[in-house]
Amino acid sequence: MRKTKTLLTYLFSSLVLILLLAACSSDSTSTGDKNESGGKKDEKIVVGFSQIGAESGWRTAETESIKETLGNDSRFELKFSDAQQKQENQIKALRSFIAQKVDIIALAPVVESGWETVLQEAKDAKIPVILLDRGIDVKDESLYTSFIGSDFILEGENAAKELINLMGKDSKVNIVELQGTVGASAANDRMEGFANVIKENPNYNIIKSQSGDFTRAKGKEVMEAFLKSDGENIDAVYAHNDDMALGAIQAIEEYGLKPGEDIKVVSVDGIKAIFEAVAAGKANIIVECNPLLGPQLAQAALDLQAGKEIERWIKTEETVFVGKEAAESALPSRKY
Ligand code: GYE
Repeated sequence: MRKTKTLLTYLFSSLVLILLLAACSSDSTSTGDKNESGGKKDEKIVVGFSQIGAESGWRTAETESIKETLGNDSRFELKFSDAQQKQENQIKALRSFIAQKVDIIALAPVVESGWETVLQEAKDAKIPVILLDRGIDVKDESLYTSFIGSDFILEGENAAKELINLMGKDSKVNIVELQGTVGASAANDRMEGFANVIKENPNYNIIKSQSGDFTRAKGKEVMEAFLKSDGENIDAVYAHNDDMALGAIQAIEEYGLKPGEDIKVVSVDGIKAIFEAVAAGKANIIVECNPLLGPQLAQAALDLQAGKEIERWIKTEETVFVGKEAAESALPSRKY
């Protein structure tokens, strides 16, 4: 009896020891063995990406670029989360990434404001945050490491300059504007840049400006309302993205006018469908905004993991296309 008891005690304490060892070793794989930059040696870089949603052709192209680049590279593990246009879902996704101890968070923020608390949580957990395509408005700039994306103010300025070039600075031009999502940096800055240039020319007036939420359906709906109220007075439409411009083109046709002729169409992004519209004479100016950010994100993540400093703003190269010929010749090589 006594012998059995000793044996049982022995077996029990061995079991406790084994369990303790197992717990320690599994803990060390999740937090231990880190190099100086906080990364794990010889392990995949885990990137948690909080995407806004799938409101536009541009965004779908961005999602594909990131999934393709990081998903096909054995150095990365990608955790992808779609927020369906809701900031609260993005905040939840970020908290889940923090709980999972990802190495890097990539965030495409739907709006500019309201990020302090969750980004402070990421900072406290020592997880660098890279902003993708849209910016945020925070007092403490150390809450994110870098922004990869375009200069939206410049895009707005270019849209206005090209419109004035096209229509002539002496013509009297009434413009309606289709804004992107309310509170999004891409909408705020494209509006600001465009207005900066337009207000310099008294012949050019923005007579109506409203959000079409970056979608084709809302762009069409808002353009229909503009046409209803201002009908024959509209000379040009400036859309903050192609999807809204494509919706507007449809609305103009249904109203009985010719888009690209009776009403000039200027838009930002440069997805294939707008190139086709310009080639068909239904739109006029494309201000390019590149969504293929996968390679830049991958490089930034590798650099960070290697302990290198990365640029505060990693800018994308972009251009402008005006008129049928430019669109036709660019079409075959468009990647999105
Ligand atoms: O222009 C638009 C999209 O944030 C730059 O968001 C991006 C914008 C893009 O839905 O199409």
